[in-house]
Amino acid sequence: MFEFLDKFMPGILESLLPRASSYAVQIDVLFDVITILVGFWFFLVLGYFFYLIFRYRQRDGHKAEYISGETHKQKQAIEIPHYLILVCDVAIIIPTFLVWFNIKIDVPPPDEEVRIVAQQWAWTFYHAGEDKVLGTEDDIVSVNELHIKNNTQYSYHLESKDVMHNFSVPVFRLKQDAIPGRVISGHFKPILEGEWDIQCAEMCGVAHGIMGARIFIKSEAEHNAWLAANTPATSDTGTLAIVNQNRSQEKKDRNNG
Ligand SMILES: [Cu+2]
Repeated sequence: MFEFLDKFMPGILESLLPRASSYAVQIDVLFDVITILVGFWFFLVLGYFFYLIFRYRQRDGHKAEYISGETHKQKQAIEIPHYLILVCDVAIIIPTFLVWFNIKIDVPPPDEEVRIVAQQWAWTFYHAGEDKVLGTEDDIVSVNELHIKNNTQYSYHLESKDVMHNFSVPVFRLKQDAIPGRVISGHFKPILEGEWDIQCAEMCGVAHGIMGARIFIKSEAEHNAWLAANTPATSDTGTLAIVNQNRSQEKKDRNNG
């Protein structure tokens, strides 16, 4: 349904940022619906307001009048816009419930899992290794880099070590608070390969503004190659060192290519 509605929408967010998750289209449609309805009333009311200020400005020979709003005509002037705005409220609430249900309640079973730990001021990502199970020896741990496979349903488990943070992936249209003492689970399914931003969206201290990370969405073959190259059992220099080495190698390859 949202894919259909999207055809008639201006795509305000998409003009600024691509959509890289399966549910991004739903958030975008909702954003457009709210922006159009609220924007329409905002400019209409503002225009009418300035018209009234001009029309009934102080002039010689005109006395100020006290209006109590009790005549039928005056009541109509209040009630008609009131009911029209209620209709718009319903037009916003219905898709809002649908989107909430689709994203938060109707959670698809995951193909892969990832654990995300926020702290002042970095992100640590635990990728399940080849056994696809988190918390085992072949987990790949990386700092400020999340590596995932395109077209795969992920379940994430978000934690915080210290204060409140917020795991925000703008291309996914995903924002989730991380709260100390709690493990918050959610899901996403990447649909667009590339390298995108992750940011902290909750004021978490002096270095909050630079608490960014990158998300790498790769094809299955590329992702498996990354997994094979970074699985701890195959290295004796430690996972983080290997991940960083790979990053600089990737950068070199990009510069050469
Ligand atoms: Cu922060």
